[in-house]
Amino acid sequence: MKKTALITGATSGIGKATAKLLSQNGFKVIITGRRKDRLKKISYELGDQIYPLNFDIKDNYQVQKALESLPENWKKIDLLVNNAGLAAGLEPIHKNSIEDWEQMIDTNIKGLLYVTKIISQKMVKRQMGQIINVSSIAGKEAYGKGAVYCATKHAVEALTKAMRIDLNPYNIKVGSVSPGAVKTEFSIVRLKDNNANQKVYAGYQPLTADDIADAVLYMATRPAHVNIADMLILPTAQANATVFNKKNH
Ligand code: 8X3
Repeated sequence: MKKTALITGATSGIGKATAKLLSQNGFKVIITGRRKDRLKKISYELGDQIYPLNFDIKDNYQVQKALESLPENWKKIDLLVNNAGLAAGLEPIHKNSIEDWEQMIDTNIKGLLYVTKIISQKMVKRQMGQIINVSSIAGKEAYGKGAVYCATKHAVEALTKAMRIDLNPYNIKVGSVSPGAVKTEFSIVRLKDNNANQKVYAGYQPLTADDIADAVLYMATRPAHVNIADMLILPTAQANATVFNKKNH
């Protein structure tokens, strides 16, 4: 029987690439996101093994209603990919906007928790399942102008470790994948600038969303006794959160 995956934040970037790759590799995939039109378009592109589920992850009520509404043949989720997340603003702590902070905390931490609570309960009942949290190099290191984003991703790291302990008695794998610089809409959203990618990724080759999807597929297809607990993935030109080998810059 095909495994069913649920990927949050699947309307773009890493989430979308992961949905595509998992569906090409025999998974049924529930894609979730706020943007209904994009969800529809992606499910149309990827075919009948995709189920679009529209909700705003920041709203626990919407999360509950949406997950309850899944049809019977989509309810048994084997793999949860907690991908939804964003960075908003790149400013020192005394200049950042409260709205940006709340958006990051509500999405990256609280949203992840809302979805995980419901799906992990079902996995515990079935005594099986896997949860992959999309963290970041910002979950491993803190850097200036990124305090709250780094804090949310450090929280994802702590949650990953603690969830792995809580779910250990129930045969549930928990792990995280932590990307460095990936060229998606990430920097456009963070800097609120449609031309951000030309600046942020100039002079070196960043990762693509497909590179991270590839890692998620690897994690999701190990034998039953193998759990990839922690994967940090950087572009070759990136040494840590702040050191880059940039040409002509
Ligand atoms: C995204 C990578 O380096 O901007 O999570 O924090 S970074």
